[in-house]
Amino acid sequence: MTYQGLIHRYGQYLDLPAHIKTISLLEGNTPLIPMPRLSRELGCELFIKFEGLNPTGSFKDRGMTAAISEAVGRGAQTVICASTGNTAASAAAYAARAGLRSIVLIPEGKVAVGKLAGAIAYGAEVIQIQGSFDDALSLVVEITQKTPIALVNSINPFRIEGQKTAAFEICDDLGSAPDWLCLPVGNAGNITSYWAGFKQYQKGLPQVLGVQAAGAAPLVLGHPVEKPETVATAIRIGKPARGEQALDAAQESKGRIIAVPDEQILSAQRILAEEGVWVEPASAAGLSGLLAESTVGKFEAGGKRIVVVCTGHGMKDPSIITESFKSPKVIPANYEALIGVIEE
Ligand code: AN7
Repeated sequence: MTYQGLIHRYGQYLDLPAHIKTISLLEGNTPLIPMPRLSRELGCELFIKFEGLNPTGSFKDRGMTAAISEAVGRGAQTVICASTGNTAASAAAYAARAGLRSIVLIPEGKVAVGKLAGAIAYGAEVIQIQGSFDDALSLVVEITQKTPIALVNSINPFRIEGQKTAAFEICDDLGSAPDWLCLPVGNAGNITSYWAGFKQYQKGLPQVLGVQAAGAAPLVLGHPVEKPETVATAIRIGKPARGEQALDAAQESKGRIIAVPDEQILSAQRILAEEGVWVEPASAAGLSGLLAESTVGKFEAGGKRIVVVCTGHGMKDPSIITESFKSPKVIPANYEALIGVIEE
């Protein structure tokens, strides 16, 4: 039988109510890509879980199939979320598929163009907030308490249920959990989901390295960040909704949460692209954390099996690349001009 999406494949492991009406875009089933060059350099066996290959280009589709299936099954007509971009695009797509109205709140001017375009293309009503993601999240929590609009941020428990499937897939592909799992941490839904998923699946437990951007690192600082700033706009979050659970996951797994400066995140993005995997900046945070720790000798990668989660596709945020490059050369359409520039 052809692949039918995550609820079909892993529904028996997910705590979803009987009233769900499955809405799927055949999300999940993403590749675990071996990275031979990086593995050699680090002396480990490194894989990228490439979540950018989900239907809307990020891991958010895993949780959204569950959240929208539940919302539509109980008769919701409108869904809402706050978003740094990827949740917005995903909510919009699954709402469209389900025939629901979707409203997304984003921080003004801080959402990557591919995400904004996605949300608009899938028909969401996009509202910019003159404030941060955290302000937008407070607003959607308030409105969903006062009206029948359904909340599809990862405060919604069904989002966590759906996102557990990434841990199941990794265990199924490798035969057991890896030694380490490295991933970006923003609102902390994903690290919470992975940890719950590994614990439930009983194929072993990884140590978890959660990585925040230095300018948006509330879990490392131990307090909220009022004005988070980072080039990795997806994780520009100062008050993570599931911060406690993220800290628990790190501690229980004998891992940790660290902060990495933007330059190192962008450098990790380049390193991944040099091995054929283009991810958005936030998605490179996991690798940047692993490299930062290895460089200072805090990480014994030797012989270990490591999975780095790359949460969103590079095409989500093209301007971060094009703005730092000179425009391609323009030449006349003839052979002499072409050979001229190639042999320059
Ligand atoms: C590419 O879309 O919060 O720690 O509103 O888009 O589960 O929040 C996105 C988060 C990592 C962090 N990588 O995950 C949103 C949003 C990418 C992301 C994260 C996000 P969480």
